[in-house]
Amino acid sequence: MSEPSIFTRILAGEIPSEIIAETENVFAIRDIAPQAPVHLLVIPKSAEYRNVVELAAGDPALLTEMIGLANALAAEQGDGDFRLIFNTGPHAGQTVFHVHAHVLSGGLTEGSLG
Ligand code: DGP
Repeated sequence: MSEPSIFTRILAGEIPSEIIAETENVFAIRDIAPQAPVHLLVIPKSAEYRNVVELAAGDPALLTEMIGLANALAAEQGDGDFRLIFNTGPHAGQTVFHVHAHVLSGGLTEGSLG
């Protein structure tokens, strides 16, 4: 058995972080190092999938649920528009291998990417 991921530990209350929203299978927290006025992480409760490629192949309905929560939170906490980023692999900056979506919203008008 591998160690529980940091997100599994947050969900279990072992590491403090406010759960700002949750659905049956998904929850959301604020990123500890925000890169935009609103920077949330939308995360499946299960750590079964390491990245979005595995998730899309294994449980596309769960991916859809993540996108739905991202959309709702961008409307509630940001301006309704958002970037959805899945870092996939260490060379792309992925550090936590429990799939999660970065949701960035608010003040994103300066460039189309980055
Ligand atoms: P990634 O680099 O795509 O694997 O994103 C992991 C993100 O997780 C990173 O942006 C920082 C965030 N993060 C790591 N540890 C914690 C934590 O303990 N609390 C919160 N809220 N976010 C964390």
